[in-house]
Amino acid sequence: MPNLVEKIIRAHLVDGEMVAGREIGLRIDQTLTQDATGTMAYLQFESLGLERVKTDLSVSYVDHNMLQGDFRNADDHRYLQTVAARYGITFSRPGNGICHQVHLERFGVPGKTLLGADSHTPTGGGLGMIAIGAGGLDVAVAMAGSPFYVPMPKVMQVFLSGKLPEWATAKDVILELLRRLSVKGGVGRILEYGGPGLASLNVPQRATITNMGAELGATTSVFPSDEATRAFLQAQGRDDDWVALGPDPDAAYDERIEVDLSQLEPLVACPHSPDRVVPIGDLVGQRVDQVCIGSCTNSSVVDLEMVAAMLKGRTVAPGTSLTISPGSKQALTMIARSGALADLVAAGARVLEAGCGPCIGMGQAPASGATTLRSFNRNFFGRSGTADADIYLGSAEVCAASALAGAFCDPRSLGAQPEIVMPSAFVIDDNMIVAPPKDGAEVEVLRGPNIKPLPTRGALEDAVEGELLLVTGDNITTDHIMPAGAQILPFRSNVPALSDFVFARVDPTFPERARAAGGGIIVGGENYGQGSSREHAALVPMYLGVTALLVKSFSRIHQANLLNVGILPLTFADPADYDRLQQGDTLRIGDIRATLGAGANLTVEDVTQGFSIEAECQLSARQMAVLLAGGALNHSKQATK
Ligand code: MIC
Ligand code: SF4
Repeated sequence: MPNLVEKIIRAHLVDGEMVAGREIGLRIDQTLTQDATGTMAYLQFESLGLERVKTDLSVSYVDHNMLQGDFRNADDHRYLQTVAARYGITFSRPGNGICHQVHLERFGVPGKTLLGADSHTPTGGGLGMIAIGAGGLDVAVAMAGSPFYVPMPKVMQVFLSGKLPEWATAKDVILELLRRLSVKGGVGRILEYGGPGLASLNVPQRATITNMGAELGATTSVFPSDEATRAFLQAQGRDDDWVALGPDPDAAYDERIEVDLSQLEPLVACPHSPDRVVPIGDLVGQRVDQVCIGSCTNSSVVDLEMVAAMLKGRTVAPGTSLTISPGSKQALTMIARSGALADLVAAGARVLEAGCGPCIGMGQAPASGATTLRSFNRNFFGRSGTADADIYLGSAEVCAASALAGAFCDPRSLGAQPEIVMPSAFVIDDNMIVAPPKDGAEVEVLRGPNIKPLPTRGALEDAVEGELLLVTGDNITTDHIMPAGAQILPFRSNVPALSDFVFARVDPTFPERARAAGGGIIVGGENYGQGSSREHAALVPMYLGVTALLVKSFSRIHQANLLNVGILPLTFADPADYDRLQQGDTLRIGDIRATLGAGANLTVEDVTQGFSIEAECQLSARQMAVLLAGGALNHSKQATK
């Protein structure tokens, strides 16, 4: 009997069989993009030559590149707004909020599929959607009406029992799962939440959990659509979007894990990985220099009202800076009307505009060697913008308590928790959401000088030879490969400029060495490319001439992005061979087309050391065609010839 995941997937299955690990093609109902990935995604969409998107709904958000230090980000905003109008895409103006928060509030529909050019798209699973993050090109292709291909995941049931005790939060549910399963624990899986504990969690809480399922490496996470979902949609004035959806009573799952909510306590993730989770008690008393509350994980009106209630009548500790970035215009409007905003400001909080802000290092870089505690989802090395700062992650409650104390503080020491319930009516005003005209043919798409043409490459070569440019360790994130932040993000539509920053925080000599060597090969450990969906982490190395990646294992989105730009995504047949390869060696991979065609392992020759090893490259027929064409754009242009 089907579980909820199988029901939604079956209803959208256009290709393949629902057998775990096999590639399936899904019909995509809705797409979303944000400005840091969106410029590239729409350039790619334009190159597909269509007149209008073919989805039920496609929304373009502006939430990441909000610091307008010069013309670049503003030019991108203008491009995004005009290209949206041209091709039938709804546009969420800068200031309207973070894509995932706004999409949940205004557009998410239980039972639908959502593909987003951002890894936290699974936030929509809090409403009962199958919401998946992907590279911009995959989203562009979905906007063109083609299916989205993904390996059919295993379904893991997360059985929730009990009820959260005071001061334990939805954030602690997902931190507990990260503690138990690690940042690799969700790879190849969808987490389906169930059990008697569900009923006590409202949609904003559920969305916190599904949002940060991305940090488990999961394909996505999903909650049933039940009375709590109905209450949220009603409060958003969207009663008609509600349908009851859940697993069959005797549904089967590939795996099961149980979380007793009543046993949870406030938890904190330590630098530099979201799975380095400890109880708050282990850190109490240690100095905290900066606290940042917001991000797509914890910036709903419920979170902000809670923080305001905790800060009311008090002052943030003198040595600590507190920033608050509301998730949406709706949330900001509501705390303004309730008076909570005044309480935050009076307490000394630095209130920022609704957007990603410090989460992606767009401003508010902490001081040298500082400790920064954030209600966000990622604490990867260097992400705050200060290389030697330590980033910790916790609930909005732990953050607020610690901002007051100037040190890690267990909120349970503050007495009773303020009672904040989800509003029964949200303030609804979609005046910052621009619907596209019925016919966009006459709209002029405006491009600034920072928007450079897409880099391209030819068909895949039959042999590649090159220098082993870099050997990296396990769990390398896209923030290592292609960092973000205020200095770099403005170049997301300018690949030549961006190429100066590849691996900037790991080895700043990389771009120069890659250029001098005329490209080459990179070796990595487990879970290479985890984190963000940014296709720039594949596209820009391709531009620098990287032809192959040889690793112990890949993250799903990054592997797809590598294929999409025609980089060979190889895994070690014997992971022990990882230790034999040395940076600087010359590697040679020959007879690529015939070997891949025969489904055999490729031979990687270490010309310098004089030995050979085997590499796997298991691809579906579709993936093979994409790779051989030299990437997805070449492939789809060939297909439409
Ligand atoms: C992130 O949280 O890392 C980002 C910035 O939202 C990315 C997208 C990007 O790099 O533009 C993501 O999560 O996919
Ligand atoms: Fe924005 Fe941070 Fe969420 Fe990424 S994780 S979408 S940067 S708020």
